[in-house]
Amino acid sequence: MSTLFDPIQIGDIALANRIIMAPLTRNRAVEGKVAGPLTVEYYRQRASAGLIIAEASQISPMAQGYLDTPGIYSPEQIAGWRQVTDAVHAAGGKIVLQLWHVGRISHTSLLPDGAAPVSSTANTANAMTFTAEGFVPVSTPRALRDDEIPGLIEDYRRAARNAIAAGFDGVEVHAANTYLIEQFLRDSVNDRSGPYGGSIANRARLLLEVMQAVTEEIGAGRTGVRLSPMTTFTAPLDSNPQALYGYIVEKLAPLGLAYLHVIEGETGGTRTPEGKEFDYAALHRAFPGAWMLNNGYSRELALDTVANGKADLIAFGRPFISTPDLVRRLREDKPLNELRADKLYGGGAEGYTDYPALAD
Ligand code: 8OZ
Repeated sequence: MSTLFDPIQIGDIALANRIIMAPLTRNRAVEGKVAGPLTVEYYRQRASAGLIIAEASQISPMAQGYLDTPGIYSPEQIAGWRQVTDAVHAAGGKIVLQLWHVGRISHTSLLPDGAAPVSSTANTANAMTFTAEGFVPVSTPRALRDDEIPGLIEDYRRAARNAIAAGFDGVEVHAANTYLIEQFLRDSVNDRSGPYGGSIANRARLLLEVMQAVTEEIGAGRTGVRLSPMTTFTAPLDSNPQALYGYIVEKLAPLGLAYLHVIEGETGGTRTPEGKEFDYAALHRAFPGAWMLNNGYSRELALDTVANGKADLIAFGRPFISTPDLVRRLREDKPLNELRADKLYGGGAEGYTDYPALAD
């Protein structure tokens, strides 16, 4: 029987425990959309996690959707992230980077030359984003042409290569939370015809081509992926999530990925949305690699879930924001710090690097 505190090898990455820091958007990038010194300190403080999944980072200038999120496409960004990975490794931790394209969840003011966001569709999301002017409705997107998809896949490939150059142990492809890849996956958004629209196989094609490119570039043992079958966030659910995500996991299974990361229920909300049953265990049975679950785990639920073999890894989000030494607090069953919810997005050290660890 494994416990949450036991080491585990996932693909090419050896973890000291199964307590994972979930990817968390904090909007504190500095000039050039670079991870700055505060971000180095923030991740260094959390290096006792079995694995840190560093925050969603845009793979290109067109992939950004919120103010002050970091990128992984420029030399300055690689150099900034190198400071982070060096600090985490020096503290004995492991860290991968989440690769992000927001698709239609963006605003022209955030994009090069005021461009329209790109998506699977030209329909506008019913969603807000955060810009220099505050919270505003997202802009109307332009549907990507099929002949633009190879360039998009190259952006993912280059971002993965850049992440390795920046010293990351690997990458997680962000295919969750209704951003670009999920805008292709779901029939509630994807209204295309042609090779990337219509059937489940066609809607899943972009994700699978991205995974193919990224694993070719850096190795499957350094690659993970995140899915959120039942999250609504900025788009309705697919008409048949069980069939869609079942197909995806069946196609991901032979790739030899380091892990698959699944958000249960509504991201950041309820684990059990009413009337929306989903059989996550069926996906787990179909996937041979390490299985990571996330969303609202208490200490008890995390311990039980790993002990019962329902997951290999548990990702914690908000608990890791408030409590840099979360691993120790869980091990010693000590209370966590209180989260300052008004300091989640943007700002400086307050609510970022000033949460205390337990004294020795
Ligand atoms: C909160 C605010 C902005 C972005 C996600 C990357 O939900 C995000 C995100 C979360 O995956």
